[in-house]
Amino acid sequence: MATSLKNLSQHSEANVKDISNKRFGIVVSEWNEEVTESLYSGALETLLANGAKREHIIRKNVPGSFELSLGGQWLAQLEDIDAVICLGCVIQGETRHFDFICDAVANGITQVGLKYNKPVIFGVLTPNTQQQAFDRAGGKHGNKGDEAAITAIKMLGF
Ligand code: DLZ
Repeated sequence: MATSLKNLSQHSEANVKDISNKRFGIVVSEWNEEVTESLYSGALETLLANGAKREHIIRKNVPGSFELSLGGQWLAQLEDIDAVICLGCVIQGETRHFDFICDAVANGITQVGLKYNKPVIFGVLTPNTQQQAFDRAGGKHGNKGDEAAITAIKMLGF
């Protein structure tokens, strides 16, 4: 989670390798769509800005963050996909299911990455309010989508 001390979009370019031959899958939750579309834009632009080719990036939508794990698995199991970025937003004030959804998607995404031995990135905002979500989806705390893309790129560099 971003704080006032750390803008999510700040990162070191030094570790970014040539990713022009890498293929990315991005899974986008449709719940809190305005936020997740901003996350997607940030992730896409960051991949392109760092050398990824547009035709090497595919997108899959899922209804909510709970479904990100399975959507991520559908992309991770594709042999030509090198890394998967999962983007969602679960707002605590709006759901009693907050803890269940957050736990499930964090565990699910972790399991998919381990199962397919590929970076599967947790780009899920878990704020208390919608304003906090906007602040982290292209607002004053940067864009978690950018951060998720950079994380994927860095993991591919190991
Ligand atoms: C049901 C639900 C609720 C109440 N809130 C959110 C949310 O804030 N963010 C989100 O991404 N998804 C939410 N969902 C939908 C669940 O993720 C899931 O799609 C449904 O429970 C169906 O499995």
